[in-house]
Amino acid sequence: MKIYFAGSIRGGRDDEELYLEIINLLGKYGKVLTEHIGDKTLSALGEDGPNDEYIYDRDMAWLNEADVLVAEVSTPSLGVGYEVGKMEGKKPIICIYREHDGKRLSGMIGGNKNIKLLKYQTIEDLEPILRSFFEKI
Ligand code: 6K6
Repeated sequence: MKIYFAGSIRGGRDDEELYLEIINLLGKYGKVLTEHIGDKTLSALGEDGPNDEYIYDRDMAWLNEADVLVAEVSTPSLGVGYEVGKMEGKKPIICIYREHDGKRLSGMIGGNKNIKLLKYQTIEDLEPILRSFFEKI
């Protein structure tokens, strides 16, 4: 099972530690193609990585290769929203969302009946959510 994990980079890195924990959990179910999302050295400025064309081409290839998309959507990110849109109707998608600071999720994700959206608070909540998702696909 090849898993594409999507999480905010230039949208903001407030949840980077959480991303790493999620990536570790996902490792139980398959190969996470995008382990760098949890990399603490990635800054939101994105000036220390490869150029944008390289990032786009590589990530699109990984999306095509992946069997499933797991998107952490708590920090709004154009890139994550784009990835969800590209995968819709093609492969199973789960969006995971942690309610925080009174912020509300985009209606384009929350209102989309084709996307499985699951809310959680802690990493412990996520274990059974992910187990149930991967058992069904
Ligand atoms: C280096 C330092 C900061 O960023 C970089 C390199 N950038 C990226 N590297 C890998 N994946 C990326 C990068 N920028 C965007 N993505 C993809 O879009 C990832 O798969 C994420 O799920 C998503 C993040 O989008 P933004 O809009 O938050 O950057």
